[in-house]
Amino acid sequence: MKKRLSAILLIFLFACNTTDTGTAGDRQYAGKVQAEFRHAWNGYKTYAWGHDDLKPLSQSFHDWYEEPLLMTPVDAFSTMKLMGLAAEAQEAKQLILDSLSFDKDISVQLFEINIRQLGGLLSAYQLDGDERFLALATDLGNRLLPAFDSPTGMPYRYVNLVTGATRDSLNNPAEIGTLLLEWGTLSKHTGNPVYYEKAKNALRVLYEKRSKIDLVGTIINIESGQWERTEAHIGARIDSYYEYLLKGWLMFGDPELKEMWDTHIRAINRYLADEAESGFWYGSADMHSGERGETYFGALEAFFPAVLALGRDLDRARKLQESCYKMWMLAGIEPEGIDYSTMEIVYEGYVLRPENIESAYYLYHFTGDARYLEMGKEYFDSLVRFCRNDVGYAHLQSVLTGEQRDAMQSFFLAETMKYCYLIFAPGNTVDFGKTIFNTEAHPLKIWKE
Ligand code: DMJ
Repeated sequence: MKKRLSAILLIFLFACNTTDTGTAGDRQYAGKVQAEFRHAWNGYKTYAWGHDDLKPLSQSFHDWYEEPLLMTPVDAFSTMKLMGLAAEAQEAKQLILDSLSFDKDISVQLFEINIRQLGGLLSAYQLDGDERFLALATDLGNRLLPAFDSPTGMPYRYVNLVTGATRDSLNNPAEIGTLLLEWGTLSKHTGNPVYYEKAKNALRVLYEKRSKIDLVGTIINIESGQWERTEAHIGARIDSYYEYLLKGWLMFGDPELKEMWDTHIRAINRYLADEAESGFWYGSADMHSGERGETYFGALEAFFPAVLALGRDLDRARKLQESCYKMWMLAGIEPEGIDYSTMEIVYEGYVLRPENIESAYYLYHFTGDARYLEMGKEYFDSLVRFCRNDVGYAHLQSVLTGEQRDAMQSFFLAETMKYCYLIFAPGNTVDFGKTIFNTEAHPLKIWKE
């Protein structure tokens, strides 16, 4: 078993090597991204070491809960590995292995801890091979398991890491359905099927709650199985449920997941896709009647060109990415949300989100079209122009005024910088035939034969 695992890890590591084949210009940009990643990591090291996140304006730190869980180092580690930053990876690894413990009497949000911590640790294990990463991931998985003890099998939003006490039965498709890549990977590495089964069952129960026109809504009560809010869209609270059906199929080859994805994507394209005057978008509709709702699109929705591209619908992926680019360029950096019927910005903030850049990366990967390389350059340059400060990168209070806000989410180092780097990195840095990124951009091995 051990020998087989080593062989698997070697294959995966080979798939994530950094052998150089890019052009000189691309290499120069990849180097710039590395330097900016280092700048933000150094800020974390100086002002937030041992805590969750850097606060770049006050030069201090923020912890999510009463005790820190090292969100930034765990999230940043896989980026360091892909960028070939050996010294930084070693520092982060040492900190994690010396001081990360889940034996803490705190209630954590299952979704966030899963995508950042469980995903980060499993990816760290696959990239680095140190068994202690797997031990941490297994301990975390076991502490999170009580979240599934509900009448329907769909998880509660919060679970206490020591007592297993759960809370918040009003949940949403994204938080219920964005577990399988990590939990399935944990099952594969430990040989214990329970993690895959729990996550898959939650997905299946949720899928069975879809409407007659094959859409899901925004909020569901996981005890009664009743929908509390019925707006259907591809944005916040739903987004990565769809992403994990497709990626789950690609990672594990479970045909049921493919059927679920196929069913939903047909409905999404029928009821939510919108050929507006301003371009091609995905808006909202009622999950039961299909009646059109808001014409809202935002930074979170910008993940969808990447998913369409991964599902080999390059035509829609390209069209939607053009709209995402328009949204970004409205103010020179991406607003949180717009009304695409008027092209007005309705949410002015920018929280260093990765999705638009992620989609440019996927499109560049699948088409090789230099348009996406240029997009990547504009996106990265505007990040530096608007969000950089002396010690790191800051959220924007408003993309219109450029006023910064005192926060640097860990996904900035896990995702935003990683996707910027990968756009310009050598072509074989990540082998899409062997690797799937979880929704927090942690590369995980594909198990499907
Ligand atoms: C990340 O934590 C993940 O990408 C998640 O799927 C959505 N929100 C943030 C980034 O915007």
